[in-house]
Amino acid sequence: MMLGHNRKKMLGAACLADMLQGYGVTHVFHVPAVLRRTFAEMERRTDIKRLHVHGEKAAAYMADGYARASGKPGVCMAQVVGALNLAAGLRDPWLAHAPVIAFTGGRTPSTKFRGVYQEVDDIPAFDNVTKFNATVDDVGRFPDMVRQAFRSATTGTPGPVHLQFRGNEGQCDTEEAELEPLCETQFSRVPPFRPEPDRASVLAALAYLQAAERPVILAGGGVRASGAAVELVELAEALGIPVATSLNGKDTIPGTHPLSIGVVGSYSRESANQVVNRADLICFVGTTAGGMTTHFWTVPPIGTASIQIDIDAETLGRNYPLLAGVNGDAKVTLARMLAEADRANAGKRKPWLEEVMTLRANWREKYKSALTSDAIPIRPERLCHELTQHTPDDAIVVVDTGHAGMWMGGMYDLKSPNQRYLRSSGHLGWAFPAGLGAKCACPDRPVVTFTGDAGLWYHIAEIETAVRWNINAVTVVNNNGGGNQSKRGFDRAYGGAPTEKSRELWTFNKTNFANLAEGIGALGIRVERASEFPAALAQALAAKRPAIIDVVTDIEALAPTAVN
Ligand SMILES: Cc1ncc(C[n+]2csc(CCOP(=O)(O)OP(=O)(O)O)c2C)c(N)n1
Ligand SMILES: [Mg+2]
Repeated sequence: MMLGHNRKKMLGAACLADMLQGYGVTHVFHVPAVLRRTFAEMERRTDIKRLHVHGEKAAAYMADGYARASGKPGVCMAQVVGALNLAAGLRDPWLAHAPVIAFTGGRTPSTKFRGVYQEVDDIPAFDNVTKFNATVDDVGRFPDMVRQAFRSATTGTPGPVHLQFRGNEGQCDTEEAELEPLCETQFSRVPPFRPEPDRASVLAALAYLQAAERPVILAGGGVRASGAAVELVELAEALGIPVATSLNGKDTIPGTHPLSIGVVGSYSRESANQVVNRADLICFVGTTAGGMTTHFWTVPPIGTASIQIDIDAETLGRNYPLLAGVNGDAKVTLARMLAEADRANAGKRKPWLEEVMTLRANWREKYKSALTSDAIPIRPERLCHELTQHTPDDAIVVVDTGHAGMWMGGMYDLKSPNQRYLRSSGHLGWAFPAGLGAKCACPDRPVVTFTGDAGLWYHIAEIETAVRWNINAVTVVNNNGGGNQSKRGFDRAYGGAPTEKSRELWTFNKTNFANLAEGIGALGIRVERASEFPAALAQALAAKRPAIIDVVTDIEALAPTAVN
C-alpha cells in the first residue's frame, strides 16, 4: 500500500468527518452554521459529540480547555460572520501555546469583493493568533490541509491553527473528489516528537547548575506540554534545587513539595519572587521568560546568570542572556541531565535551602490570618485555602485572569502531582467555558473552575450548554459584585480614593448566581460563610449536573501585588 495513493471518490464532508475521528477528536465546539454536511456525516460515521454553543469565543475557549486538559487539539468552528469572534477566542490559546484548530466558512472566488452579505476578509485577523492560517479552496485539498493543521498545532511549541473553507458556511464540503482520509495519528497529541538535546549542551548546562550555590529552576507550560513533571521534580531533588513556576507551569510541581516555592512573576507568590531575586543562577525550562513570568524582566533582574531549556531554539536567550542553552524536549532533556547529575552536589546547598524554607514560612505566617479568616463577607484568601484543602487529588483546576489569577496563582497550592492547573493567559471570561471544555476532554476527572463574577458574566449563557450536554464541571464564583481588579487603577485615576462615580466604572448589581444557575437547570449553591464551603464543594462534585457555587466575598479585598 502506498500512503496517499488510496483515493476513492467521496464527499468532502465524509472525508473531514473520518479524519477528525481518525485524529481522536471526541468533541467539536461550534456556533451554526458551518460545514453543515460535515456535521451530518459526523453523526452518521463517527461518535464525535457536536456541541453547539452560545458564542464563537466560548467555542474557542472550550476547545482550548479541551486541548490543555488532554494534550489533544481542540476543534472549534464558525461560519463566516462569526469568524472574527472565533479569532478573538484564539488569542488566549495563542498566548498559552495550546493546540486549538479553528475551521471557518469563508469567501467564494466568484463573489468576493462584491459586497457579499456578512462577508469581510477574515484571514488577516487570524494571522497574529495562529501558527498556520490557510484557505481550503478545493475539496481535493481536504486531506493534506487537515493533516497540516494537526501537524502545525502539535509540533514544536504548540499553538492555534485556522483553516477557512470555501463558502460562507464552508459549503465546499458538499462536493465530491478522489480523496483518502489519511491521518498521521502521531500529530493527534502533544508532543508528537521528543527531540533529543545534544550531549555537549546538556553537560554544559548541568555544569553551571551544579556549580551554582543558590540556583532556582523556573518551570513553565512547556514542562506540562512535554509531560516532564516527574523528571523536573527528580532533578530538583537530586541536586537540591528549589523550583519556581510560571503561572502556566503551576502544576508541574505540587505546591506542597518541599522544593516548591510557588509561582513567580506578576500574578505570583511574594516569597517566590524573593527567592528568585536571591538566586545566583536561574534554569529556565519550557518558558519564554515573558513579562508575566518575570514581572517585566525584574524577577530575576536581567544579568542574573541563566541557562535555558526549550523545544524551540528561537526562545533560547530571547529574554535573558544565557550561559548555556539546550534545545530539546523538556522530558528528555531533564532525564539526560538527571542521568549525568552528581547527587553529592546537593549537600552544598543546605544553607540555600534553609534560607528558602525561611522565606516560604514567612510568607505563610504573613498570610495566615487571611488564609484562615472567618470574616463575612468571605475573604478570597480563605476561599483559596479551602480549595487547597478540599479539591480532589485528581482534579483539573481551571482559573480565570485578573484577581482570580492572582488569588489562585499565589494562594492556592496543588496538593498532588495528579492535579492539573490551567489558567487564562489574560482574557477575562476564559475560565468558565474552558472548564467545560476540560470536562469534555476528561469526563472522569473532577473539574473545578475558579472565576470572578465579571469573568462569569462573559459567557454565562454557556450554563445552558453545560446543562444540555451534561458537562458536570464545578464552577466556583468569587462573587464580590464588581470587577475588583480595576478598583486600584480607578482609585488612582480619581486622585487616590474611590468616589461614587468611580465605582460606577467597575461595580455591578448584586446577583445571586446560584439562583440564576438553578433557573437554567444547573445546581446552584450560595455560600456566605467560609465554613459552609467544604460541604458545598462536596455536594457540587457529587451532583450529576453542572454546578455553580456562588461565594459571596469581600468587595474591598485586593490581591497582593508581586513585589512588596
Ligand atoms: C478580555 C479582557 N478585558 C478586560 C480585562 C481587564 N480586567 C482584568 S480583571 C478585570 C475585572 C475582573 O473582575 P472579576 O472577574 O469580577 O474578578 P475580581 O477582580 O472582582 O475578583 C478586568 C476588567 C481582561 N483581563 N480581559
Ligand atoms: Mg468580581
